[in-house]
Amino acid sequence: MAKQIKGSFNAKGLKIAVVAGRFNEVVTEMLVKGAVDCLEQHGCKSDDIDIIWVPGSFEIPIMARKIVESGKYAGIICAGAVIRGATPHFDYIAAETTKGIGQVSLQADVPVVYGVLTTDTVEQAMDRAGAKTGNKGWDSAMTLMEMSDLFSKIKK
Ligand code: INI
Repeated sequence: MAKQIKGSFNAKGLKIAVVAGRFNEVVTEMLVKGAVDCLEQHGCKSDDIDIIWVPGSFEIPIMARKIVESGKYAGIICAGAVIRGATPHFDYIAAETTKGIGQVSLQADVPVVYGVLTTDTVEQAMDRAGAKTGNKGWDSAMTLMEMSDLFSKIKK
């Protein structure tokens, strides 16, 4: 019988960093709230959650890297909102942010979760930040807990 390894959802005792972009702050505030609510409802103490605000999504990867290097956190949630309507350089910002978070994630020994919305309109972003179709901040917190538990289960 093949052994199945699954992650569980428990944030008790975890120290978590949320890196959030101030650009499109109305949206990212909602993502941060979703993430914090989820972590607290799964046992994380509010004192164990640090929220680090950076100017925009482009700055999220470098800050995530610094946070990994600090060695103080059990996981990082990256929360940003890149909205096509707001900029002609949407594609560049979205691509660099995504690539950067991916690179940090692969080099980190803790989960670095991609909680960045990339949408055509502000309305779509609001919908995905809790107004209609779930909250990507909440979902990111779930991913962090699951991956954190999986990391500890597959550790040597
Ligand atoms: N940053 C975002 O997070 N979302 C955006 O939609 C956005 N737009 O539209 O430009 C954005 N730009 C700022 C960027 O992330 C950097 O902060 C800025 O370029 C300075 O490096």
